[in-house]
Amino acid sequence: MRIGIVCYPTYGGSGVLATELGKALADKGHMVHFITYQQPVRLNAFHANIYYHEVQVPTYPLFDFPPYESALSSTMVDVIINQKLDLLHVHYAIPHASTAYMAKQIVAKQGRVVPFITTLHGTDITLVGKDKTYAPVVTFSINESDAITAVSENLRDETYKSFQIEKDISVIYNFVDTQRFSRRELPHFRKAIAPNGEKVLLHVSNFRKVKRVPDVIKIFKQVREAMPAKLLLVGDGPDRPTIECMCRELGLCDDIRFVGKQEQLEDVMSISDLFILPSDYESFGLAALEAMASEVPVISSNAGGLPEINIPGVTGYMGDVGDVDTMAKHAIHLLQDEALLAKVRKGAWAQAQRFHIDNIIPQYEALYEQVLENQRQAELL
Ligand code: GMT
Repeated sequence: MRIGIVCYPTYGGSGVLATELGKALADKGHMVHFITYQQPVRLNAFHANIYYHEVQVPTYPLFDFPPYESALSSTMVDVIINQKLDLLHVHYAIPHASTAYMAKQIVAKQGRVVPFITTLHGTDITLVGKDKTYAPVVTFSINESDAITAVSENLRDETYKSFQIEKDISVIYNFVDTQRFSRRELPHFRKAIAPNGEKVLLHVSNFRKVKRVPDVIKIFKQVREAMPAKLLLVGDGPDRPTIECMCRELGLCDDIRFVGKQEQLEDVMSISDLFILPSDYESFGLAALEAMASEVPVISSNAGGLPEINIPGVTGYMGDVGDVDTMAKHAIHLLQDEALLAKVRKGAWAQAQRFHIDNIIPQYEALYEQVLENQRQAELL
């Protein structure tokens, strides 16, 4: 198939997932065309079946807000026509679903029928999409999609609750490349981070409010009081200055390391003992899944889709949003009991295999086939 993928190219989970999907589809022989305003972060190696089309957004003195949507739709039209795309798969509803709808209408005038699939990822529904500024366009463009997927049952249910959706939403979970995310012994790296055998806690995010990074610090403080430990914070974002301040005020600077945006995430996960994700909302929690595949148990909140992947006592533990004492208590209990830690590490790894890339990619391929078949049937009428 010739597939166009539209996503945010940044460190957000939706862009990461879309890029990994495109790479996996290319490995299976499909021609994949990424249409984004920047090279996606995980699109970092040459692949004969992958093409990248950059969306240029020209500025003009009249434009206080350069019209990104128009530029994106026009690029989509260009790629659909010139690369003979069979379908478009857009990730994150805003504004990708409405721009795909526009592109579809434009190419239809030229006699080309190109279906589009919208994958809902999380804040496009639960936070931004619900806002009345965007809701009518989001509702319309989801309903106009030829197929809709959500990354968890929770997100599917939230979408039905928040919008007037007239179509079926299929749940296709996030997936993990278990070859890349598999635990390796990296003694030198581990020693550099934890020279005296300290336990290593890890948090990975884009440091947005929804991630509750201050709760990560509060949990770590309690762990640190109970045992020697280090905390690695991977990523960057708006809350980082607040967090740095908090580390100084709590006197934790020597034990907390900000490592920024890391490409070698699998190495960082390989030297970690516990992953912390206390989010306000998480449709799925891709970073937690990558940690599990690396045999790192997860201490998380029980928000959104997290209970669909983090099974208490099996893959880690959960607490209510904001209940740092419970999450800290579980973290300390787990880290102090080596036998339990070993058991939960195995449980986390086994759970990750459920979301193995080889189990999930065929679900997307089957959906594409179905959408194309529906289109063929419609053309026969
Ligand atoms: O909010 C983020 O952290 C980024 C966001 C995105 O859409 O870029 O991530 C969402 O999509 C991921 C991939 O499907 C999910 O694993 C994350 O749970 C989800 N984030 C939230 O729901 C907050």
